[in-house]
Amino acid sequence: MSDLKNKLLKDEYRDEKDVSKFPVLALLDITEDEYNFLKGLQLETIENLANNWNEHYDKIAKKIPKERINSWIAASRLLSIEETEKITAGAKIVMVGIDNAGKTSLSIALKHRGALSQLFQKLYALTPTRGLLRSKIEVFGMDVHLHELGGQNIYREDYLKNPQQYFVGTDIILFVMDVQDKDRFEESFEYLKQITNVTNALKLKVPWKIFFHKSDPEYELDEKTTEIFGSIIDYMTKNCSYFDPARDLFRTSVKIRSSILGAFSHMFRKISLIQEGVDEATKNVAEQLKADFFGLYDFRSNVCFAQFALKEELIDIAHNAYYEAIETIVNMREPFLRIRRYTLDEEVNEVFILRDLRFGGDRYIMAMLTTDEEMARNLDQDAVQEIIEEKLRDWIEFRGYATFPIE
Ligand SMILES: Nc1nc2c(ncn2[C@@H]2O[C@H](COP(=O)(O)OP(=O)(O)OP(=O)(O)O)[C@@H](O)[C@H]2O)c(=O)[nH]1
Ligand SMILES: [Mg+2]
Repeated sequence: MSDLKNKLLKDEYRDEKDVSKFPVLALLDITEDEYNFLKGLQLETIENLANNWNEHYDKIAKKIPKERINSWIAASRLLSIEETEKITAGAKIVMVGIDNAGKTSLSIALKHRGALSQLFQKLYALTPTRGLLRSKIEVFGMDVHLHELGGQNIYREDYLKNPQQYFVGTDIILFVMDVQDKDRFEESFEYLKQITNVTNALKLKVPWKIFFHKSDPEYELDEKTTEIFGSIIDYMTKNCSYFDPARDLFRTSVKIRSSILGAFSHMFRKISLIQEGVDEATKNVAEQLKADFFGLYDFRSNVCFAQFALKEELIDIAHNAYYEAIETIVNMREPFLRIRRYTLDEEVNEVFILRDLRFGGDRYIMAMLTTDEEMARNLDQDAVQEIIEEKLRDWIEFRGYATFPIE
């Protein structure tokens, strides 16, 4: 209890009881002015903010940067959850795109643990999804409900006619487009426009993500393709207030496993309002372990929730190494440790370490890359577990996940 209070509250409030009745001013990084502003919106206490932020989010966002608001909301939710022991519900992601775009393949590829050849066999046997297909993936205790909308023409009509049935309560809309199917670019783009029109008409302020899927390693984009990408980006930027190409576009392929893991992990980190805290804590862990990359993966979904990378390019290397390593683990129920060496350029050797971790009854997989061979060789596993627990446990156990504001 006190741990969380130490992290989130100003000194003078740390010893008090009944946190949820505290004024939001008690939160570590909130100023008097900001507090008065929230008070004016009837968001005076931690409890008010935790429960009613949704209603006023837009108004607050006009004055205060979203990162700040999100961190306050997350903090107040964490503190209230801790008091009431209520864990929040989950998130909902709707996947759309025309038939054969690769929606079902994406959700299968993310979770697949075996060899790549086995994955391809599974994907080869796929048949078109008939209407709405629900599945659930667990991401660090958060239930993410994945709703795939089968993209064949006969089903699309219904989504467009009854959009409220499919899109209300959605945290993310994920549009999947097959970059290799040039003959159907127009059709795909048209469908994207139709969906944005109906969701905009419903005044849903849902963040969009676009996957330019089947961006296989050997596949080269031609001029026509880059042109249509450009038009899609322009269109989305103009028509969807939450769309930012720098953040919301991904090139994915089932042949590059890191691309899918990376894209989903990025998305899930974004929908948790505690990202800032997790990032900070993860960086601390990496520093203590002298790791150039540190990632904590969910044992069930493979999603990497806590991630730190000294260099951007290490992320893909680590994600790929992660899949490669878990492929060889026959019995996932038993504890495991995998160490292998990667030569990046001529000179740099990165040692990849993968092991399972348990805390709070749940299971995670830790991966790290380090150039410190000495450290890797003498890795004290208990000490590693301790460092991770100390820094990350609160964030993971009190997952104050929240959803984006939805109307
Ligand atoms: N080359 C390549 N093929 C892929 C990739 N991902 C999926 N595919 C293939 O694309 C085909 C269609 O995939 P699905 O996942 O069934 O497509 P879908 O979007 O779910 O289609 P509907 O359910 O009809 O809406 C399958 O034959 C996959 O093998 C990829 O990254 N690269
Ligand atoms: Mg499908």
